[in-house]
Amino acid sequence: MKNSKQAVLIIAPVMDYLTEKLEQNFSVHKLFQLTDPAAFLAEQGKNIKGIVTRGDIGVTNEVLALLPELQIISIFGVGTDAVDLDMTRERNIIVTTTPGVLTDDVADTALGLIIATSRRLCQADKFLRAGQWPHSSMPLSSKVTGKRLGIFGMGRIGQAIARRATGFDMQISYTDTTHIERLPYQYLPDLISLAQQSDILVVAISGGKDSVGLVNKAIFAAMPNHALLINIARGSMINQDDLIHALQQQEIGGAGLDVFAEEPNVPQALIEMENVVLLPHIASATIETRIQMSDIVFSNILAHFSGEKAPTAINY
Ligand code: 8YV
Repeated sequence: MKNSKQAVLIIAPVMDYLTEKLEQNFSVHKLFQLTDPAAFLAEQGKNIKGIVTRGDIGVTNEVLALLPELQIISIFGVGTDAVDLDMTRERNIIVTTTPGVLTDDVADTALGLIIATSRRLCQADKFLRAGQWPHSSMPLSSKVTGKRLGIFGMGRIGQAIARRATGFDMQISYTDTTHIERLPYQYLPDLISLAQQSDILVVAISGGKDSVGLVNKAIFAAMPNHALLINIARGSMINQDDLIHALQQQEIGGAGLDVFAEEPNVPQALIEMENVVLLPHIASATIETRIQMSDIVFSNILAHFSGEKAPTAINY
């Protein structure tokens, strides 16, 4: 099979580096640039054999329905929650992700959020730039070293966060569907128990319909009043209204968030709070990592259309 003329549809913008590599090897269409995507899909959908999309964007079932010959979806990211895996399994569509290469960046961002939120670094930066230093002083913040860290989800990213937190002498506990015996951290059987005994609770589970809204008012009620919530996973796992309420009622002490329920929309209530740090989903956004992610996305598409097995296809 000649791979050069296979038609690949890019759903949302990815790095130019990846787009260029794809364009050199395939016939590339960019859904996000089309003035009439519906007309394009109705006319050309039957020719599309591959999709490239981002973890946060995925692809809708409406689009999938117009691509009867689709063979592979190569996701730029590790999250598969924005793709209907029941549908792709039924249609024997291969789905690939970019595992491993973004773990360090996401874990680094989690630690960054912990420190920034606890020590109020963004607020302090704003204070200095506003010329307030000569006239007053910042309120005292909260120590990071030695805190009780609860990690919800002990996969690759959860473990990388735990390794970093060890350097801050934190007492680490976690919950997950399984107890990983080889890890030197305290395992707790459920999220409520973890919430009760965490000064900082980090959400690091993988997304999907089973995890929607798991972090809700019951969890916030269980957390100590001074505790911080950190989310580098998916906005859908947190009930955002419950979070805003818990912050307003001072049921919890603050939050550091890289992900939101309806990106890129962030509720005004969060924007107005001083005890939250808000990032525009940048945890994996370093040049080094995004190049590695691009290479994996490309190698999956190339391998598949060269008649080989896509190297990082997920197991259904
Ligand atoms: C990316 C992600 O930010 O891995 C994921 O699932 O959400 C992130 O790494 C995203 O896929 C790129 O926009």
